[in-house]
Amino acid sequence: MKKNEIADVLTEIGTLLELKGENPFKVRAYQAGARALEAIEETELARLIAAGELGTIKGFGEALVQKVTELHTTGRLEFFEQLKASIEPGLEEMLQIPGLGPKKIRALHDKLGIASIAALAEACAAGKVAELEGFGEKTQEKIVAGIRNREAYGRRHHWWEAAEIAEPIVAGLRALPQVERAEAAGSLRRGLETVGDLDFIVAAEDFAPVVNWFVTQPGVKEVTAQGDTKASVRFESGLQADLRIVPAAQFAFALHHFTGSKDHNVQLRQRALGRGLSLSEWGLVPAEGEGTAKEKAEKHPGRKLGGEPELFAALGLHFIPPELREGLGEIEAAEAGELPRLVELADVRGAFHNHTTASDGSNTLVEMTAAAEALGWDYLGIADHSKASFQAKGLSEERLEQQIGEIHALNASKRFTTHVFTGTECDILTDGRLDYDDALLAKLDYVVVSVHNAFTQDEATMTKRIIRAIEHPCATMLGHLTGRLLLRREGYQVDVTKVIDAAIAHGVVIELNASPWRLDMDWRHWRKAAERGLLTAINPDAHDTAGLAHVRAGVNAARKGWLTREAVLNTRSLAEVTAYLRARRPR
Ligand code: DGT
Ligand code: CA
Ligand code: CA
Ligand code: ZN
Repeated sequence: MKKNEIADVLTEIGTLLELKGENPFKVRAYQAGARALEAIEETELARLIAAGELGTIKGFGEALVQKVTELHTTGRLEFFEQLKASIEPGLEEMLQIPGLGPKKIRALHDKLGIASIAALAEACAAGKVAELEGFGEKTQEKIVAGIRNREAYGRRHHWWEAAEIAEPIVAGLRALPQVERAEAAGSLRRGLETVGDLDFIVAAEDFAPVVNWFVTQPGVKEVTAQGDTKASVRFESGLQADLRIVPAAQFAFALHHFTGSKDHNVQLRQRALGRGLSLSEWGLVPAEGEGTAKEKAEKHPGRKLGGEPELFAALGLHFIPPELREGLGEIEAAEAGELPRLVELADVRGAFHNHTTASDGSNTLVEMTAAAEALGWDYLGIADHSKASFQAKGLSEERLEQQIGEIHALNASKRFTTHVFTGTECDILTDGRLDYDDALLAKLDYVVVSVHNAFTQDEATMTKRIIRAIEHPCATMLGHLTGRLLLRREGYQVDVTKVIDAAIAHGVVIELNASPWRLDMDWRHWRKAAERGLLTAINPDAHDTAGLAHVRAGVNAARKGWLTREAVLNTRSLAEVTAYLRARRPR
């Protein structure tokens, strides 16, 4: 097992022990052990274990040494499995409700006998939770809202998680000998930030083996529908997937139809009707004449389309990339030949907002740089938290100076081809001042400014606060504009238009935070903002090496926002970015 996975297990052990009401020292030992593990390098861990020297890590007692060794060598831990089995599953599930930590859950369990979210909802409705010491009306209201959100959101899934399930399915379908073509359609193909269900379209003449494969794949928990040419299944995670099999001649039409969006489809059908044609999942046929669209299409399977580009061409349109198919003016633009050349993942040459073990990341500077190099990036920006974010181990002035030195030394060593820029994710204090003084900020290549506290300020106060930070001469870019966590937490109240105005006026970049759980600023704002001259950076906000790959989710969102590579700072070369950042520095 890899060290970060081991660290996750230790953290979960800490949480479970806390749920059980175990001795706080023991709980803290596991949490500290997890952090200590994250701060060392993979190879170093292997060496320590091989040499029997794990105990030399600070805070590592005999218990931790034994458990980490067992996990590292066998990938399992008997103690952990028994511990997990000894706790009612409902208690761990309650952790998903914002504002409910292990201590509160423990209290609810001990004092009210609550061991499930359903029981918790009942107790709140009866006002019992508010009466508990340490809870009160406000906490109870928050819990009720949290439960409600969880239900409302429970039906959708993050794009990233949906894509991880969908990709092997597409590959599996394509590998079947009966399958001519297979694609994922729906909101996933459109790159929407959340996905309701998966939609797979397959071209095949012999469909029974395809349906059989689909309903028996690993991970299928329930087959919710099954017919000759279609099937629906539900996976362990609750995600559902629809499969439709069509003859090859129909594939382009079915793929287009089930890609959507509904609004796009409605508009495109209207356009077809205007030309005497009827467009449907079956085909593009004359609108006049006897019979249903299906019957007509079967009569003229003719015009066998190679793919969607020909479908659009048949309607006098340039090809519309799936990400733009939201019915927001893409058909007009395609008619006028004014579709943008959308930014692509391959255009990305680095990113600016990334964390290391210096703050709350779980990989070291060297590991992050090696990972950026492996991605072929020309540069990597390190922006660890500033001191006000103490819960994320924000850096003191001294530690930031030290990190700047380490980065300069790493660059000078030429160990990696990837250049590292020195940055910070500097907290915007509640009144809009920045968390470091100007002299220190001026030593950095760039400064990301972000809000991490006082989320409940009213809209006017929050907007003023953020704009004040944007006006700071050291500010290079604004991090996660609204602080939203998709499907979990609404963003704070802020006047986005005013913030965009200020960013444009002061030449400050607004990041497109590419974390699949954020995707903030929302794609719906980008088209207009970029037309007005706003520049973005697609930043993964990576907290580990794997997180760098999240730029892909950001590229999706950028494409949905009609962005070209010119609108994205981190598509520029190292020389161009260096010059850009230098020109932005206060003099
Ligand atoms: P989702 O699953 O909620 O994230 O969103 P979609 O867009 O994947 O929606 P879904 O799975 O219900 O259907 C896939 C596509 O099929 C949808 O984007 C457009 C097309 N579609 C489904 N139902 C209708 C409909 O009643 N009318 C039209 N015009 N298109 C439809
Ligand atoms: Ca869908
Ligand atoms: Ca569907
Ligand atoms: Zn942040």
